[in-house]
Amino acid sequence: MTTSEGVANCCGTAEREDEDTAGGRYDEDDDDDDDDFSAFAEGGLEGGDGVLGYNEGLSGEVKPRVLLMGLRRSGKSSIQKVVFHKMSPSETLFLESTNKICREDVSSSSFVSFQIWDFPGQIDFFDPTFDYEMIFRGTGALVFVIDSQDDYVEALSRLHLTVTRAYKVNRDINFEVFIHKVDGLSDDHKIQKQEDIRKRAGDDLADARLERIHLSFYLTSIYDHSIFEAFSKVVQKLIPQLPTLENLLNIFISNSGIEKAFLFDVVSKIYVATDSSPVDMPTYELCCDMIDVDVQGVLFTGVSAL
Ligand SMILES: Nc1nc2c(ncn2[C@@H]2O[C@H](COP(=O)(O)OP(=O)(O)OP(=O)(O)O)[C@@H](O)[C@H]2O)c(=O)[nH]1
Ligand SMILES: [Mg+2]
Repeated sequence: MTTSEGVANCCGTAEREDEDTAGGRYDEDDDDDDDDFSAFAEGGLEGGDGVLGYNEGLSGEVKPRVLLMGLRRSGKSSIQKVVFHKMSPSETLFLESTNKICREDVSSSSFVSFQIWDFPGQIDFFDPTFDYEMIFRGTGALVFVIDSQDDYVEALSRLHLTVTRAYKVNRDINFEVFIHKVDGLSDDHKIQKQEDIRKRAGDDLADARLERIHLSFYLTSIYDHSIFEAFSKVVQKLIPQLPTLENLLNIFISNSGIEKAFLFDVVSKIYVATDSSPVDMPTYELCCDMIDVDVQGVLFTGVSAL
């Protein structure tokens, strides 16, 4: 695959309706390809037609990039569709395999503003025409998805390759590993898998003398709230105002007697911030359910009765 043929502004075919139901707040960036190409060309980089500008130079706005990477069928596009397009988990069974890099703008507020790039599972870093330097340079978070229901030996070696390549280009990337499809696993089995994957990935980095690379691990599934909670944490790390928001929520709960407060992005149900008390899943799930009921755009959801 080459970058010139491998980048698109779309994801699959069946999602137009879903974007509409999402209230049009997640805009597919479908109007500025040509501009992007020329920005890229002006930057003196090779690429030819179909290549995106890495710095969004013409719009003047630099949005952090969140990359979704991992082996084929690991669940990348499903995650994007369920979290940002309200696709129901069972509909993801009909998603086609991604064959081009698909990017999408997520700009629902001044806090939640980034680009998601969904990659095909078969990208080849050794293809000299695949310009991974350009891609990693503007990346804020690299989400690597591992199918926990599959043998993950190959996924781990791909994770190692991806992370080390990306780190060489950009040391500021947050590396986020989603141990995905855990819906089929018992709680014990989940923890066991997470520990095994964490250890193997850590050993690989240690062997390469790259222990300083930090990987964060999450157990995720599109069939419950875990994917929203994991994505919340990924996005929060990209929000520079997070400590201020957390402080404001601390003040809010101490003055209102409310037990727990979340600042939600109501479209995606990811939470942008919460007060500094620990998050427990039942509370978070309850708040998500309340958002589903109350779709009027309430931003603060306080839970006092728990
Ligand atoms: N059980 C289960 N299945 C899932 C989950 N997430 C995705 N899937 C299924 O995994 C399959 C592959 O999903 P995709 O989202 O197309 O995977 P992908 O990583 O985008 O695949 P490529 O585009 O080929 O790289 C689909 O049948 C999904 O329904 C999950 O959390 N649990
Ligand atoms: Mg895909």
